[in-house]
Amino acid sequence: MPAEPETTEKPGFWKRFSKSLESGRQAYVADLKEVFGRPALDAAFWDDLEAALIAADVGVPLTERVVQGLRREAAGAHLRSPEQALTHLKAALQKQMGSRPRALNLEGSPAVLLVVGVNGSGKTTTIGKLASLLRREGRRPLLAAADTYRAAAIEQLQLWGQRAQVEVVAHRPGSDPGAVAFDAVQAARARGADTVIIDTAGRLHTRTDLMEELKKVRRVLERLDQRSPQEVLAVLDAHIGQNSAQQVKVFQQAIGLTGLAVTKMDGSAKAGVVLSIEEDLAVPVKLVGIGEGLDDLDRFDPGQYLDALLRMEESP
Ligand SMILES: Nc1nc2c(ncn2[C@@H]2O[C@H](COP(=O)(O)OP(=O)(O)O)[C@@H](O)[C@H]2O)c(=O)[nH]1
Ligand SMILES: [Mg+2]
Repeated sequence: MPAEPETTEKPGFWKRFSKSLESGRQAYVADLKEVFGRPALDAAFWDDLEAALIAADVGVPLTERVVQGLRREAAGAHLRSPEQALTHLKAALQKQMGSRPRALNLEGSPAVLLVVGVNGSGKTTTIGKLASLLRREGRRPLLAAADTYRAAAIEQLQLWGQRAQVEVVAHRPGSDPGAVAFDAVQAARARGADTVIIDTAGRLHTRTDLMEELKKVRRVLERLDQRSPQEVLAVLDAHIGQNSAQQVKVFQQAIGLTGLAVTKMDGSAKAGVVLSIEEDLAVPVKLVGIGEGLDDLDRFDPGQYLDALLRMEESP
């Protein structure tokens, strides 16, 4: 009998996403199972549903709004059973998420994506994975090592450049990040790269220093092309949960954000955090990361996400 082939094909991104939520989901999934398994839509049902959603880090304001909406539907007799409530809940959250524009703006020659966020949130890793994703889609990305604060940061980006097989423009440690960004855009124009992804520092001597530095990078880019940067993406760590939104507000105020990349969703106990962060910052989640592999990043898909968040059986 022929032996089984040793390597089976890796499951698709959202299948892995769902699987990787499993460990973190245990706590609130048990609650949801109990809530939706109830016989009636009584007061205890609504209270426990609220508690379960808050436990998943969906956030208090959104949870209250959604549950109030469901209660109104139940009062109007459109909704009669806990089972139906689950369908309605999914639809309400889908509607909430569906209204936000999530496509990455990649129009420009080159399109410039400025990536910001606190230290350790996953910027450099996300940039490596994004370069690989865009390359698989037929684009030609180029990376800019504008986190010049530490030599190790430059080397880490260069390593990702090798892994993703894309060029990296880097200067010496301590050099001017604006000059790196400038050179990267010029290099992209000269060499026919269509997307420049700029890595930045997450920590400097003070927060004011950091914000001034980022503003300067932004000004350099705007001078090269008024429409640039096409995207300013903030990277947030899902493990930190809703507090990560607080960290990112400073960046939003200083340079403005066009999108969010939520990393480390693998094994996060706070999978609902995507909902609360969007609500809090009013900036759409555009990318989501589930690990440190080249293909562990994808564009955010609300439908797939909600299925994974509210799925009550183990994924196959
Ligand atoms: N499990 C997991 N780890 C990640 C993910 N993204 C980044 N990391 C890890 O988080 C740490 C910090 O990432 P890094 O990209 O250096 O963050 P930066 O300081 O913002 O550039 C590294 O150890 C990464 O390997 C993710 O999606 N899942
Ligand atoms: Mg970094």
